[in-house]
Amino acid sequence: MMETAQKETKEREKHPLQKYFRKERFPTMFCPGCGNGIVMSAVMRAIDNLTNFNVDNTVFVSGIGCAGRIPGYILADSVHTTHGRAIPVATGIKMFNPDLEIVVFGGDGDITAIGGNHLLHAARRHIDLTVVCVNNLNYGLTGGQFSPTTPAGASTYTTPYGNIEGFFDFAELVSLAGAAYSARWTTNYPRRITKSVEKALLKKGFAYVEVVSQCPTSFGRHNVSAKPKELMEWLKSNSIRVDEVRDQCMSRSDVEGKLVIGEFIDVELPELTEEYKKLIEGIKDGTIKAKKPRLDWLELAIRA
Ligand SMILES: Cc1ncc(C[n+]2csc(CCOP(=O)(O)OP(=O)(O)O)c2C)c(N)n1
Ligand code: SF4
Ligand SMILES: [Mg+2]
Repeated sequence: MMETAQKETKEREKHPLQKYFRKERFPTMFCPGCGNGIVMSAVMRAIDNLTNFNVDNTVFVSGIGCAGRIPGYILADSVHTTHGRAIPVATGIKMFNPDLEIVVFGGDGDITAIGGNHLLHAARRHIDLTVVCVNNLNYGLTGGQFSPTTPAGASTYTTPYGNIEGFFDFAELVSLAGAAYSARWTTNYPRRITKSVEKALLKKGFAYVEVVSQCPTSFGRHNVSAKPKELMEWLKSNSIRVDEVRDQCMSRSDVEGKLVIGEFIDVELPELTEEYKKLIEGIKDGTIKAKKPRLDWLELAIRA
């Protein structure tokens, strides 16, 4: 019995991802069966797969929420900021030192509710950040209030009669706002998450990876099931591929109640910190001059 336990401990220590985590901080604060562990490992596996990726040159940034606690378990530089402000802090770090890799972790509340505007503007600015949004369909940490991603009809602490509001599809929204890469998976697809995070990390520009994740304690208990397995089965059976949705020209009402998963966009665009560097160099060497305002615009501005 003793031998088996020792063997199991040794096996665990040999795990290839062990080196990325702060062992002294385990076990995590996550509830049993929470999807955060799946996301955390899938992201670190992506980092491990990218042989040229240097975790020591990476800053993990998060706001407040259960998902926001993930960087605290990673053995690397990290900043735990205030609720909704991970992206502005990440933007500041990247602008100050563009050589750093920045990974933002956050929940649907943190990234898409209080931080929603920051998310859209970071996509528009097209700054080189990788944002991993753990969408557990509610505010998990604070007891399960509804969020902008809570499905219609869902019961939460703040929607006891069922959610009557519409939801934001942020994987689609960030693609329209200017992101270079956007994907959504559920925790049923750890390999897909890893592949998407690899692409996001390599992408020069704004990249968004959303993972719809089970929160058995809050969302699950009030809706599908408090059992993580049943909740994951529900996520899987309610998913539909974005390619199928696009090929068949399905409308929003056609996919009502479904989780659209897959890659939403994957393009190359000029990146903000590189454009900024070019601008500064051009101003310094005199090749870029300030544009004189056109008179008709100036007149209009004066009259206004
Ligand atoms: C400015 C501010 N407003 C509200 C809160 C309370 N608060 C902390 S976490 C949170 C929501 C967490 O939900 P989410 O971001 O989805 O993360 P999860 O816990 O679900 O992973 C809220 C409302 C806060 N800390 N700061
Ligand atoms: S409340 Fe939900 S999201 Fe938070 S740790 Fe528990 S299961 Fe995970
Ligand atoms: Mg959440």
